[in-house]
Amino acid sequence: MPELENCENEQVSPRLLKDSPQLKRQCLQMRHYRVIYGDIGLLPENVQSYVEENVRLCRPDNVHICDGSERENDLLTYVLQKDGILKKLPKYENCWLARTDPADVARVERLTYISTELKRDTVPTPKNGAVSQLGNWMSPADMDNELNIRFPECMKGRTMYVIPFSMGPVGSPLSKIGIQLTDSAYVVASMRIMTRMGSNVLAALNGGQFVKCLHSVGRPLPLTAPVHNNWPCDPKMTLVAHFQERNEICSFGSGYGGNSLLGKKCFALRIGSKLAQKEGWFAEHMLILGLENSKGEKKYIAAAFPSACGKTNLAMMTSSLPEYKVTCVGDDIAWMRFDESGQLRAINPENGFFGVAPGTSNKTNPCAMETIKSNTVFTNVAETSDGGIFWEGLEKEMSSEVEITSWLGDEHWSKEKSQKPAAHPNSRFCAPASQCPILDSEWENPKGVPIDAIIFGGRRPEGVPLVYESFNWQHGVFIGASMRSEATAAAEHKAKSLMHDPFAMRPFFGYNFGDYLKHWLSFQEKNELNLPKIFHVNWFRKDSKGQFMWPGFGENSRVLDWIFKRINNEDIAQETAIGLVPKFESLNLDGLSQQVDLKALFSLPREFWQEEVKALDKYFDDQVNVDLPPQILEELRNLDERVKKL
Ligand code: GTP
Ligand code: SPV
Ligand code: MN
Repeated sequence: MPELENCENEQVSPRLLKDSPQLKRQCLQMRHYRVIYGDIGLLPENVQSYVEENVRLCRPDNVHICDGSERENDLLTYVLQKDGILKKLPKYENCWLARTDPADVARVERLTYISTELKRDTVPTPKNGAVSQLGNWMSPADMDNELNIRFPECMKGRTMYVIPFSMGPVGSPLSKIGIQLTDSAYVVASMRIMTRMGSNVLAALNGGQFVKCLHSVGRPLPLTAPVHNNWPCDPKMTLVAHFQERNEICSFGSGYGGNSLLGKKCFALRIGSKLAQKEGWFAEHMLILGLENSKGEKKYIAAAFPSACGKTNLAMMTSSLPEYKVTCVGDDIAWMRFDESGQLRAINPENGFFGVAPGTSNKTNPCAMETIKSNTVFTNVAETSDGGIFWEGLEKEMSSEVEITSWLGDEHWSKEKSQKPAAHPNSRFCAPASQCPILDSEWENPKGVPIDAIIFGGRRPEGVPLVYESFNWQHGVFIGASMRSEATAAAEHKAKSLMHDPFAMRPFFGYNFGDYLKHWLSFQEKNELNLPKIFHVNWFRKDSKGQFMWPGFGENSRVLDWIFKRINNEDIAQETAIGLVPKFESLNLDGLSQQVDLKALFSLPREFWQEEVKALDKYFDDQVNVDLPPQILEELRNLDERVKKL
């Protein structure tokens, strides 16, 4: 009777069991699993209860309590190799390739929900019965029902890993702790890179509160249907749930990225933004970079671009202007708070980079290439016959001798004869931040770094100039609210359509976007605050032939140079209908790698902007409706008036 054996393993005296049928029953109920790593008795009591409650629900065969050690990681990579989930890439040091089920390759926004008692706490009520584009809501009771269809016994035959993790440096007053329970060793290996994970987090928790993060790939053993590519998942039943009132996340059916690494989008943005609203700070989809000039003067800048729109590239940029040095604090998420002197300060809650692979090369992002040389997990990239990796954008850095196997397993992939890309467009590298050659010296400062400017941006093929500055904070909030960008492969949206993506947070708002706007606007009423300047950039404007008008990447330093000088209030801006743009001679274009038509790059076509105003008016009216703060409408009216005079 294996259960009783396990009971004995847990050192419950058999005599005691015999004398107490009730205890025996309890024991049988509780200890139908084996703790194969760590000691459940050493967990803080509240963590222990969370684990036991979910062991009863999910019925894993084994429990593994993660300590974050090297030994543990060796064990995990052994298991992952044995299960055919990770393959070693012998060309590099400790690098691994995972290929997923082709049905599990990106975040699933339509299956991601926020649950609050009141729907209006999650989403504005759209006009005329339209569907909200600002998040999906389900009542906690209905969501509990959905979860009850999925989670009972979902981990049978598998191991439940208990991951204590800290978002932010362990022990920083700005950091927060989570406990993720998962039946995916791939998730553990990734969380170990992306967060601070292990025993020291439990010590820092010290019996305090944590965010509950339950995750299952949803494929108990024995399997009842085949698994594709050794990647267990259940796309038909996938659901990513957030309970704001319970600080709890439950994710089922997907093993990929933001669906399964619950510290990232689920915790740091969706739960985080709600906590930020309550506690008076910001949890944003922003990179954080340091920018130092040759005089040793340094600014920190945070920038929000939608998924796959250039955050990692800007955060790790190699400046083409030799007088500037860029350093990286974070590439995806910023937690920001005004300090007692009124200065906005930011930490990067993450510990690694989960970056878009295609497009990354020594030409576009040499720092990322250096970062991913070792200790990196690659997912859905192509493989080379010499044990390396390949993706679109690396063509010129590849020997013509090697053969390429595509992410789908096409063994003799070639651009000419294969219809499909070698790497999935949302293929990713997962690498430790510590390996970034330009990591900022202050990146783990528990107080955060001082933020001098905020940038918004997106993929705007038409009409939107390279850079402009807001007139003031309120106008800057309006610019954030008005963001639009082309859809990318980071989520399930297929067409390259232009989507509204306010603050690059559309898929990540943890509460009503109208209230989010009010939160941002509230800071302008506090006179003691030193509000950063707000800018908008667009690296993606195209000419009539469909070519990018701006070379981008390291050349974006020319825009950062202008922003740096604007932070110092240099008189280098001119007013336009949409904001302040550079006086042309103030943009340093010395040695620019391609001819640029500045007039075209900064042109403001009247018809385009009239259409833009109309589209924003409709969007705000339909989608935000009565929750739209009047200041945003006021800014829209002002823009409309100015655009009429274009
Ligand atoms: P997420 O990780 O999904 O949040 O994406 P991200 O915002 O970090 O985007 P990332 O920097 O990974 O860039 C996404 C894609 O855009 C990559 O293929 C890049 O090569 C490309 N890209 C980034 N910056 C530029 C740029 O300045 N110009 C052009 N043309 N492409 C760029
Ligand atoms: C994004 O989509 O913005 C990402 C990748 O950073 S994921 O972790 O999958 O959310
Ligand atoms: Mn992102």
